[in-house]
Amino acid sequence: MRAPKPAAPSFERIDLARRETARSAAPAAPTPKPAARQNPTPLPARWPAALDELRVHLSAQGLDTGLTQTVLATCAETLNPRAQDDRVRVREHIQQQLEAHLRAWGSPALASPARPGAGPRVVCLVGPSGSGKTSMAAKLAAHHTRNLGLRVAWICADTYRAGAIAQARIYAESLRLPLRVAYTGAELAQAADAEKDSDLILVDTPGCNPRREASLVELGELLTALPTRVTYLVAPATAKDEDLADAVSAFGAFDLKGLLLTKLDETATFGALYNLAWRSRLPLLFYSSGPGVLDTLEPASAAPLVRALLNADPASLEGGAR
Ligand SMILES: Nc1nc2c(ncn2[C@@H]2O[C@H](COP(=O)(O)OP(=O)(O)O)[C@@H](O)[C@H]2O)c(=O)[nH]1
Ligand SMILES: [Mg+2]
Repeated sequence: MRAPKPAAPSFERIDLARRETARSAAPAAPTPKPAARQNPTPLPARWPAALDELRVHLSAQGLDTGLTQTVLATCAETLNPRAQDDRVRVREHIQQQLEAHLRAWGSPALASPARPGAGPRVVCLVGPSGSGKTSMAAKLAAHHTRNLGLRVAWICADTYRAGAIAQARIYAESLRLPLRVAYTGAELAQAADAEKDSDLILVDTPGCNPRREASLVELGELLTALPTRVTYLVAPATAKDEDLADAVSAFGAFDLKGLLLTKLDETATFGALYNLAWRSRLPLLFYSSGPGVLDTLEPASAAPLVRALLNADPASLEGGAR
């Protein structure tokens, strides 16, 4: 099957400057409309049974309504009537389409050993409180030291939450990583400079409420001290669709380069995560499926997420991109 052209996502990332402009200018910029097919084929009054089963399933999973209609209509257009009644064919077709829609955003490496002399990659993890940033930092550190042989340093910039520094110390000691604590942007820049001989510097940031401007400004003050940083959003599978949309919209101010998805073991509903990746156009980097540091991190790709969505089962994430 030819990969279908990705449908237009239904919201765009915005930055703080645009938020400010949108607030002060009247009228406010209109919210982009939900995804719609360019020349939509009229939807049938009744779908064939196999397609209708999938429509009900994708709706229960919370997949974007416009995207659901797009993939079903594409299926109805491309499969002959007999194939449309074949549950296996229909499922395969939808799986391939949904994978293709995400693959359009690519899947870059978070850090690779092939950057001699380029200095360390400075990776900042941002996200709402409890989204799994610190655990993700530990998992990324373990993966990049043990599997890729990189020299990793950890900077704890979460000096707000009680116990955050102690938690960072425990992880850093058990993974044998140098740990630095930064209370201000200036200290963050100094800490990164002091670790310039490492390959990868992981910066764990304080939990930030995407609905509170002051919280975002504080985080912004920290992050601007690291002009060469690469920033990823840590987003939990357990969050609601609207919460994830708010998060990507607010944290988009920090020039997000990708998504680190957590807590995929704690849900059987994956529409919101899929919508997040599709609407934000951000590449998927890693999946976390458990609270432990070892054996719970997988390099992310579209196929396992779509399988989990179609099976309503996190166990379907296993087996990678096959
Ligand atoms: N089940 C499960 N728990 C997780 C996962 N990632 C993090 N957690 C747990 O979620 C809680 C919050 O994680 P933490 O890393 O402290 O979040 P932070 O506030 O964003 O730094 C902790 O109890 C973690 O053990 C995951 O992928 N699966
Ligand atoms: Mg934390």
